[in-house]
Amino acid sequence: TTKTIQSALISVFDKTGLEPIVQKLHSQNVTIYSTGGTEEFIKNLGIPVVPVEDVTSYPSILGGRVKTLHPKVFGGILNRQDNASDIEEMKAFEIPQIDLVIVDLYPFEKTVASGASEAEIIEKIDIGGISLIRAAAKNFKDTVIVASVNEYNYLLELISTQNGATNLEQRRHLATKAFHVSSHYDSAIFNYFNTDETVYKASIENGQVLRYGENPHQKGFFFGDFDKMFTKLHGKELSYNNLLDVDAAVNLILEFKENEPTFAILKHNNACGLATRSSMKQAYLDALAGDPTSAFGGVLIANGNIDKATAVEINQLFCEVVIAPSYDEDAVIILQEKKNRIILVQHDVELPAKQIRTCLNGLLIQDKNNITDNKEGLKTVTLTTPTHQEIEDLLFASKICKNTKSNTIVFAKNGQLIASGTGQTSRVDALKQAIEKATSFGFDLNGAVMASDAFFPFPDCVEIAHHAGITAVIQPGGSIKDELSINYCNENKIAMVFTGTRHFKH
Ligand code: 93A
Repeated sequence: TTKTIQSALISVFDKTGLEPIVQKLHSQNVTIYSTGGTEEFIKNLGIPVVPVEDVTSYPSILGGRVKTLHPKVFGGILNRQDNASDIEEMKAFEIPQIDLVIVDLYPFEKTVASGASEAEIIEKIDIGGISLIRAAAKNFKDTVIVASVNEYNYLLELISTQNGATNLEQRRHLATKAFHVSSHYDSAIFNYFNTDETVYKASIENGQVLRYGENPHQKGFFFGDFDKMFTKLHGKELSYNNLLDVDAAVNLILEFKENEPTFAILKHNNACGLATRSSMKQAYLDALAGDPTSAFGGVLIANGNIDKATAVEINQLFCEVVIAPSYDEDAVIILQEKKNRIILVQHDVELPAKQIRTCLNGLLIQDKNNITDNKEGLKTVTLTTPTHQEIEDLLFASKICKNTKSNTIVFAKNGQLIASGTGQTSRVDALKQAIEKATSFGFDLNGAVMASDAFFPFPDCVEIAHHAGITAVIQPGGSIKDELSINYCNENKIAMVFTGTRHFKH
């Protein structure tokens, strides 16, 4: 597999660092072929060089756009030296062997960065050079490719210490470097052309075109296999906002997969009603009771079958989407009465383990929050311990809290979401919103529990909650002022448990 370099084609935009290489090649009697400017440079060093035009019998044409693109050049690079018919054709067409190719491409990226005109940028898309690189790299079994100034030292080392001999491993190494250069070069060209408009065009081809984005003046697309997750039984096309709500609903109800019949109602990606009951109908009614105002136009989701009795109740409500793993036939007939209402059967499919969103000029990627607080993980930090029912409600509230926009405060009682404060800039505001909502819908907060997605920085929250009637609290803990909240709870016989897990959701 050892080959000696006897001929080289050199075509470089930047001539820096080339001199020692041509000197060395010349001292080893290597025949050097070259293009216009490079040929001039080598000639000026007093080193013999064959113009590539002498090989092709063609001048450089179209203002230099076509200078090396010729079968005699590419034949010399691409021929297989162990292939009888290749050898024959080389002779028949008088193609010179080219053992080494050295290229430095037109500086496309630099030209873009310089603020040059589109015409100048286009002219700097190298065609011949990139083809030389690809051809020589493809034929690394026989050809040596140096596609960047960065490889000059490696090449010098080879031709100095081994007298121009290379082995297969070294040529493969250089080919790998060369494909890195060519792929980077083509990506740079793609990125220059790929404006937002073309992203959208590509989206239309690969993604699902939505009627619009979050608002009518925004375009929107969905990438994903919706039909793998759901069977749509009825209703209009899902909108961008529908999809976001469906996503929130699916993630929320996943927390209650093992529970008794559980029904949730969501608006703007947050639960405004949720209840666990012995029948689905009751679960729906008690979810609705949590906030009948917000439920209007909401997304509904059940963790189990929807029967006729439940459907009759749902049918009274104007809602956008109903999701359940299954429906009784007569339930579907009732739900279909509203023409636009979207009815989805949810299949048991795993959701991605990572979450991605754009951020500044890039992306943010994170693991999904897949910790659900459980009994074993709770640490009672107060003298008062929560009752059995309170523990159930604390865990129930915590699951809702985890799936609600921060800052969040969730109130629950006997397996029902009583009220929540969602997406507030202060925890106190979230708490006040929850109290206000609970009161306005006629709930008695005495004996209700409170969940917080993050720790209390001050004891003000437990104090306000206590005055509202809250008797047990679940929170991650971890504030330097935890002790103040604990002391307040102890003085007022409130039970508080720490989970150690924060549940921010933004
Ligand atoms: O315009 S090209 O795409 N057409 C060609 O056939 C061609 N062959 C080599 N550009 C071509 N080159 C490029 O010319 C090389 O990649 C190198 O960047 C440059 C060297 O030109 P010169 O030797 O005239 O300075």
